[in-house]
Amino acid sequence: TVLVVLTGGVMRITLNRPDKLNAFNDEMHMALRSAFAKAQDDPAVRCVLLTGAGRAFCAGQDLGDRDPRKSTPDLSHTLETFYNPTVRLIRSMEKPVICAVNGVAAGAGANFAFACDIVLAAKSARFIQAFCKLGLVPDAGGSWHLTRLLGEARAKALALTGEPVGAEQAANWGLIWKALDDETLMDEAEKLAAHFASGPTKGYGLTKKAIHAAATNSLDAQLDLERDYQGTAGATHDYAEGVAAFLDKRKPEFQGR
Ligand code: LHQ
Repeated sequence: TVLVVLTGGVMRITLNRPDKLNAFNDEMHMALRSAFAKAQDDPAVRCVLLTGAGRAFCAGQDLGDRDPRKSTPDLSHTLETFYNPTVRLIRSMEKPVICAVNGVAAGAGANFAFACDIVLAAKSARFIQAFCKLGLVPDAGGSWHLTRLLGEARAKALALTGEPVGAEQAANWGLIWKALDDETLMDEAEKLAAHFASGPTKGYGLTKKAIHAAATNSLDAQLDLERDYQGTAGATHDYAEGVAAFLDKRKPEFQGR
């Protein structure tokens, strides 16, 4: 259900149930989570690239697996067991996570993408908050990410109408980083992933944490945090290498430590 390939420091994770538009069944949830856990633990991984097989990125939960006509589903349990741990893993990953949205991203499929650090999408891709059509609430961090990224007006309108947002609109709104031509999406995503995989991994991890902390910190608290994180970053091999390379007018060779 999930393909995992590690090359040159990039762990590429591909959601792989293309005939179901990569909708989540329980097995795919667990495979995705274990891939992200391995990415965090393995120092050979310096960037993660998440994408989908076939024409879709991910259609959210496989609704055939949560059919209330068959049995009363406990959706709180589903979120606690299958969704929330993975969203937390992506957000807390101390390395960049790129999402290459190759096609439609619906429900939790869209919201997993928004949990990633850099979202690139094919121009033909659409993001759909499908929850309202089922009487549900945006999950997988969607109510949080949409509101942070778009503000309440757009977040509420998308969540309450389920209107699809095209990739270019999403990029214009700041919901994602870039919309790219379909044919170039994967090349661009791989290029960026390779760039991150040869970059200063510790600095990236701290940068990500600092930006996350800014959502709730006062300026005073954030200045203290920057002081502390810069202290840590300044003690890395990669800072010494970055400065040396700049002064020597050569390309740095970062080691991710
Ligand atoms: C699917 C699905 C799907 C199963 C396409 N499941 N088969 C939910 C509940 C429980 C716990 C907690 O969390 C959640 C979180 C959520 O994610 S709720 C949102 C669930 N997702 C949706 O409501 C999206 C449902 N899918 C769609 O609206 C459409 O399929 C989209 C807009 C994604 C794509 O439309 P099309 O390009 O027209 O494709 P299609 O509809 O023809 O789908 C192709 C096949 O994939 C089809 O099967 P078939 O056997 O007829 O070829 C679909 O039934 C199947 N599929 N999504 N979520």
